[in-house]
Amino acid sequence: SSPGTERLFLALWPDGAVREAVRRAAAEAVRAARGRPVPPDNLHLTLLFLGAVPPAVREALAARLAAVRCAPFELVLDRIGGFPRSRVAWIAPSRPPAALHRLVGQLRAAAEEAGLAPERRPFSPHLTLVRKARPVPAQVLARPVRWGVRRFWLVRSQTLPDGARYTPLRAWPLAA
Ligand code: 3AM
Repeated sequence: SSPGTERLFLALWPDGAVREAVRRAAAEAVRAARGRPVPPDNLHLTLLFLGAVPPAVREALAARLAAVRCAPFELVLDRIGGFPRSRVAWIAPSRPPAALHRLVGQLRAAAEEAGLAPERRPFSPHLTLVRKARPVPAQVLARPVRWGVRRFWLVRSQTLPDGARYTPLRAWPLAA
């Protein structure tokens, strides 16, 4: 890959208050899952995984992302569960708003217009809590975490000996 190429993805990034609320809501499930808990600073909801992005493509992408139009929305994180095959435990909204799916559709179009070929796997919104997790029983939260989403982020993913490091690089506001 050319110099300056980075592994990037687009994500929603919770602020400290939401991270703390997730930590409390999920503490029991995280213990039960054993495995490797995602450090609080790494918590995110992946919107679109982009893979290796050269600098020129990143510039083109940034221009497209600035043109995305989507009203802010609220996510109600009310479900804890797992993907047994990938061995992760997650927290997720059981009824994601239509605006979230519209946003991802626009991001996919922006990525394609910038010359990327993002994966076509169906979007399944979640925040990974634990990797290498044991199966956790599905759980509906009596007190869901409410997350007012106002922006989306371009994030760098680096693989380090002690796990992945995610660095939010740049945000664009959600505005209709
Ligand atoms: O947001 P989560 O933790 O579910 O598994 C990776 C992580 O998912 C996923 O993108 C998120 C940020 O790294 N990911 C990694 N490689 C991927 C790929 N080739 C991928 N998703 C799709 N295709």
